[in-house]
Amino acid sequence: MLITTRLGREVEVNADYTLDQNWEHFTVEEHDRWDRLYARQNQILEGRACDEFVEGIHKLELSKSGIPNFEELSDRLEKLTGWRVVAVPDLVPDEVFFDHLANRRFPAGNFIRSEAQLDYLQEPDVFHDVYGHVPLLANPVFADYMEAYGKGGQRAMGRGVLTNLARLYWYTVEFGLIKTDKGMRIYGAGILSSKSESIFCLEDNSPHRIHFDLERLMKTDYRIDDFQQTYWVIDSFEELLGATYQDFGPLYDKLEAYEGAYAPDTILENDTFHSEGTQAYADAGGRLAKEAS
Ligand code: HBI
Ligand code: FE
Repeated sequence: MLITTRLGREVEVNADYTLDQNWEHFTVEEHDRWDRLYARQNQILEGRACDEFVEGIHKLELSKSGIPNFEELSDRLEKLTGWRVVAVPDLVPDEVFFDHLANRRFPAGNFIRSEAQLDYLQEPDVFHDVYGHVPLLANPVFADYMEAYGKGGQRAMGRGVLTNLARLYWYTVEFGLIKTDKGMRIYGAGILSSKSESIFCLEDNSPHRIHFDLERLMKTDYRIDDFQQTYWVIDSFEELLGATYQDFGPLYDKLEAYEGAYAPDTILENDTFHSEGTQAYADAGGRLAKEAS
C-alpha cells in the first residue's frame, strides 16, 4: 500500500508498514556517516553505557563497516534472543509498532540522518534504531521486557491509557539510566545515540535522577524537543521486567481516574533521589538558548 510518512514522503510499504531494506540504496557517503557516528559514540560511551549494551555491540558484531544489512544482523540477533530487525520508512502507527514488538520484530527506520542533524533529530533513523536499540535486544531479560511492552501496548490502547504506557517506554527504553557497581550507566537508546545527551544525563547538575517508580513515572510528562529534565534510574533489568510482569488492570483503573500529569521537572515527597537537579539548563531555555548564544 502507498502511504505518506510523517516526514511527508510517499512510500510503498507492506500491510505491516515494513519494506525491503534495499541495502544497496545507501550511498558511500551514508555508510561513511554511519561509521563516523559509530566511532564517535563508541568513544563517548566508554564508561558511560551499561555493560549489557557493550556486550550486545560485540555479540552482534555491530562494527564500523557501514550501515548494517538487516538480514545478516537479524540472523545473528535471532540466534541470541529470537528478535529480528525489520525496515520501516520512519514512525509507524502505534498499533503497528506494538504488533511488531509483541512478535519480537524491531522496526528500524530505513534512512540515516543528514550531516546537519548529526547529534539531534526527532525522527528515529537507522543510527538511533540500530545502534541505540538493537544491542540491548541481545540481552535476554531486556528482550523479554520489550516483548512485554508490545503486548502491554495493545492492551493499553484498548483501555485508553496509551499516553501512560508511552511514558514508560520513553523514560526506560529511550532515556533510562541504570545504577551499577561501577556507577551510573546509560541504557536508554535515545541517549545512547546522542553524543551531547550521553554526557548531559550523567554529568550535568541540572536534571533530576529519580529511582524508577512505575505509577509515578506513568503520570509524568516528558520532553521530545530537548534533554530530559528527569531521568529514572533502575538497579537492574530484572527490576524493570518485574515491574511490568503484573496485571496492569488495577494500575490502569487508577490512571484512568487521574486527570492531568506531572510536569517533567516535578519532585514529590515520596520520590527516591539519586540526585536532585538544579534544572539550571531547562530554566535557562535549554537547546534554544544554546543555539541563540
Ligand atoms: N514507530 N518506527 C517507530 N519507532 C518508534 O519508536 C515508535 C513508532 N511508532 C509509535 C511509537 N514509537 C510510540 O508512540 C509508542 O511507544 C507509543
Ligand atoms: Fe527509539
